[in-house]
This record gives sequence, C-alpha cells and structure tokens, in this order.
Amino acid sequence: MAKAIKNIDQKSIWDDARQMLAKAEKDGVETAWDRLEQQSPHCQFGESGVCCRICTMGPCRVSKKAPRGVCGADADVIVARNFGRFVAGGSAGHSDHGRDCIEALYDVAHGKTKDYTIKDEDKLRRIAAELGIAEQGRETLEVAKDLAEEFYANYGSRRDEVSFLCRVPQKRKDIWHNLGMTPRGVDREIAEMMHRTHMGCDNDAVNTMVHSARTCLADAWAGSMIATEISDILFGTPSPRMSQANLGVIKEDQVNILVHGHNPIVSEKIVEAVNDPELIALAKQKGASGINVAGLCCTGNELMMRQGIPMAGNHLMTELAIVTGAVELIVVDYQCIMPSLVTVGNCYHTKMVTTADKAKFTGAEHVKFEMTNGMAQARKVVQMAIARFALRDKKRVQIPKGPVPMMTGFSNEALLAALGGTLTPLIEAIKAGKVRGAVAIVGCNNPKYQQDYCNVNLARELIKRDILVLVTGCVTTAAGKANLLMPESISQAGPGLQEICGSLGIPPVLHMGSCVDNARIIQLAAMLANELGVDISDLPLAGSSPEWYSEKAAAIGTYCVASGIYTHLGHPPNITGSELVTNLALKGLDELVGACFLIEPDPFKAAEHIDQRIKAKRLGLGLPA
Ligand code: XCC
Ligand code: SF4
Repeated sequence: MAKAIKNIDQKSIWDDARQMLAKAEKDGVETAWDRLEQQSPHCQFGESGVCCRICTMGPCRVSKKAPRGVCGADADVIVARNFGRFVAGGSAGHSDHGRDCIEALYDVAHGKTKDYTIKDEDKLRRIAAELGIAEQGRETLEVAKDLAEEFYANYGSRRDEVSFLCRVPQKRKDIWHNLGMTPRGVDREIAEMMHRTHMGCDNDAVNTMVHSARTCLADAWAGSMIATEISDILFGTPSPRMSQANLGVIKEDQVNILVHGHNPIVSEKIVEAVNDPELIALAKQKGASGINVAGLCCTGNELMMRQGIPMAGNHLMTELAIVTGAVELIVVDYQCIMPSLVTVGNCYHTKMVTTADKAKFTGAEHVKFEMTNGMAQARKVVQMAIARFALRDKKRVQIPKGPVPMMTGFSNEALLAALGGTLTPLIEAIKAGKVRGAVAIVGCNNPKYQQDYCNVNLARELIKRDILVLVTGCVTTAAGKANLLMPESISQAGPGLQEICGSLGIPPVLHMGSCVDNARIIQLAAMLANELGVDISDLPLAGSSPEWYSEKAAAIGTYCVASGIYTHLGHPPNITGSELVTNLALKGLDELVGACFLIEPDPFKAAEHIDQRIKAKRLGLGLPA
C-alpha cells in the first residue's frame, strides 16, 4: 500500500478539496492525511491480518520464525478469524441501522409517534404482499404492524431463512443451501461469527470464510434490504430529481447545517425544521439570509435521493467542509463520522451535535433523538445552529465556488418507471449489446489514495465501453463532481449506452442511494436473473469499491461475491498473510459461488479486467461479447 501523500495536489483530484487542504495548513488544522503520515508505515502484521488478539495467552503475531500462536493457530486460521470479525462488524452496522428502521415502522404502526408517518403506502402494501402478509381490505397501520413483526423476526433465531430470500433465484439459493451459506437471521449469523472466532472454536479457515459470507448475506438480503425498504415506506421512494454537489453548496450568507451519518430518521426531521417559517425568521433576525442544509456521506445520499438536498461532500470532505469556516453546526447519527470532526470544529465556531446513544463523541453536545421527540429535537438543533451564526469569524471564511449539478433518485421503482414499467427494454438493450453490462461502483474514500481518482476514472472507463454504471455511497459525490450524473454526460459514453440512455433521458451513471441501498442493486440483479431464468452469476455484472476503507464496505464486497457478482477492490482486506484465504478470495470462491474478488489499484487496469469478465458472461449467455 502506498505511503502517506504529502503534496496537496496528490491528495485529491478536486479543486474544492485542494483549496481547503491549503487553508487547513494555514489555519493549523490537522486532517486525516496528516494523521496517516503519523501512522505510516503501518504494522505489517496487522496489515496482513496475522496479528491475533482474541485471547490473553497472546497477543500473537505469526511469522516464518514463529508460525503458530500460543494456542497453535496458524496464519490461515488467524486471518480467517480476523476477517470474519471484520465483516461481522460491517454487517452489524448496516443491520443495526435496519433495526432502528423497524423500530420506527413499529412505532408509527402502533400510533406511538406523530413525528413520523407512512409516506409510501403502495410500497408498504406491495412488500407486505410479497412477504405473504394479507393487505387487501386492511387498514394501512394494521398491515404495517404485521410487516414490522415480520422484519423483527428476520433478526432472530427461529427461521430457516430471511424473508427476502423470496427475491433470490432458485439456483442461487441452492448454492447457498449446499454450502451451508443460507442466511437465517441477522443477529444469529453475527453472534455465531463471534462465537466461531472465539479461541478454540472454528479452526478451519475455509469453514470460517463460508460463515463470513453467510453473515454478509444476512446483511444484504435482510439488514440492509430492510433498512432500504422501510426508509422508502416512511420517507418516500426516491424518484429522479436534480441536486448539486461539492463544497460550493455551503452558503456564505446563510446559517449552514451539515447532516452526516446514515439513517434518515434524524436528518429528515432536520430538513423539515429548516423549512419552518418561524425558524427562518429567527435566522433572519440574527443577520442570516436563511438556513441552508447540506449532506455528507450516506445521510447526504438519503436526503439527496428523496429531497434533492445538496451534497457537501463524501468521506474525505467531512473535515474539509468545516475548514470553510462557514459551518455553524454538524449533526450526526452514526457510522463513518471521524472523531476528529469535534477537534476541527473547535478550530472554528462549528458545533457538533450527536443524536444516537450508541454514537456519542467526547466534546460534542448530545441531543437524543427518539421516535417520539424527533421534530422537537430537530427544532432545537436548528436553533442551536442559528445561535452559532453570530460567532462566525468572517475573516476566516473561504467557500469554494461553483457547485456541480447532478441527477439523483434512481430507486428500482424509478428505473422501472423510466423503462416504461418493465425490465424488457433493458434486457433487449443488453441482448443487443447496446448496454453490454452493468457495474455498481460503491463505497468510500481512503487517504491512502488520491481522493476519488480511482472512483471517477473507473466510472469513465466503463461507460466508454457501453457498461452502465450504478453508484451509491461516497462514490456518488465523486461521480457527481466529475459531471457523470447528468443526462448530458452520455457524450462520454460509448455509442450503445449513448443511444439507450439518450432515449430514456437518463445519465450513463445512475445514483441509486446510500450504502445500505446496495440492497437495491442486488435486488435489481436478482430481478434480471429471474426474468432471464438464470442465476445472478450468469449475468454480465460486476461490483467495485476502488477506495474502500470500512468494515461495512468489506461486508458489501463479500455479499456481492456470495450473491454471484464479481467484485473489484482497489486494495485487499487484511488477509494477505494467508495464502489459503487470499487464494480463496481471488479464485476459489469462483468455483464455490460463481464469483470472486479482483484486487487492482489502477482503475484503467481494473476496467480492463471487468470488461473481460463481462465479455465472458455475455458469451456464456450466448450474446455477442
Ligand atoms: Fe462510509 Fe456510507 Fe464508505 Fe462513505 S461509502 S465512507 S462506508 S459513508 Ni458506504
Ligand atoms: Fe494467540 Fe491463539 Fe490467543 Fe490468538 S487465540 S491470541 S493465536 S493464543
């Protein structure tokens, strides 16, 4: 892995980031890039996954000289156990977010809250029917009660498989069944992963890796999918709309509030509160021309998909957004929020507010959001932001100019609507080779890379080859800033994609949501496979997370592969200390589940490999390459 990057231009491809990196230096603000330098070089034992801290006979780090830990575990066992716990962490993140969504649906259904309602009743009924819950002739809230119970049961230990396996092609389910990979319950698989990786339990690396995949499949087809579906039910199913991205969305003359994290339950209320005429009047009284809210990371994606709220930036922009000196308040829920934001905020007048008891930050103010007080708490947070406006030091404000326009809102429902109600036009385009395949580029930033260089260049290379690109998570902002999320950007695509996207009036790169919304993408893959009567692994699809960093991203990559989708990563997880586990990831899985990982830091080479894979899949289906 590359060493820490020192030159500002090499830290990011973006002008807004570079301006703020220079300002951070001038203002004496430390960023992730500085701390990466302090942490480099990284511990080789840790990086290759051969450091075990699972018991106090250790910690053990195995090497040629000392190939086994005190208990006798070798590198294969240690690496597999570490990986299992790593993806269990990621699966827990998405799935616990999903659980919070179920609690919200439950409270709405039982009339325990007036702050939240059901916005998409059709979707509620459609999903209820899909899962075998009677809905015709019944009150909406009665159906919602049953759906909440059904979803809760997906977290337990009493089922043979999670509910949404009804969406999975039979061939895929058979593969999972035969491998012992069928996800039974979200909490069960995660707890079992922790159990298996206790000292003296699962000491067969392949067996541990199979359960890792099972845990991630529970994330995909239950935890994340439930989070997405309930978010649509409660806040509306996204449809195409326009928005904007980059730090230029921060407004000099307004009170600026940034929302950061993942779950729309908090941020949706903040958006409502900033539109409250009373609060706007209060802001004006304090000398601001209004109240502006902008998103960061996945909370930003959720709000952008449904409300068109602009995106200030992705993961590595979160510190830099505060460096503008124009952010009054940053309100967060959970996941991907750097603890450094409190410190950066203290260098300016920026207040940080936490909202979830499971994600408190020392130095931040805690305003606990519950289902019954969401609106009141949101108003309180907005008032706090307004009060900070007077503290802003105008001499230290510098906001990069010119936000970039982008199109968002491509839920599967919206995509189907754009296609005229059926997948047929897309399938015909795939058969004709006009759309040769589709690749989901998802995930994060990581200061070990030039920010967004791989994310953007991979997308550009793929659309040139008539491969439709779907983006979620932090790649969204990258694609948006690169002008790839506009219908006009078809000029950068190959002729086939130009024709198809042009006739539909959609961009060649479609924004499908946040990280949990990768569930939309695997659902789409399953729909295509079912329509064609094949397995997901037969389709000309791939996934990619070029600049990933998080446990969640590793869980997503793993469930993609286990679902039959070839998946590219810019760098490997910490598994290279085991040849067995590494070979399984890069090759062996192909025989087991019909897909494997590709590791390639260069986006141009990655595009070539993905293209080859798509060609092979097309030929396998009897289609022209
Ligand atoms: Fe986090 Fe979801 Fe990664 Fe962005 S992309 S840095 S995980 S916010 Ni999921
Ligand atoms: Fe060492 Fe084994 Fe304990 Fe791990 S489980 S720390 S390898 S003794």
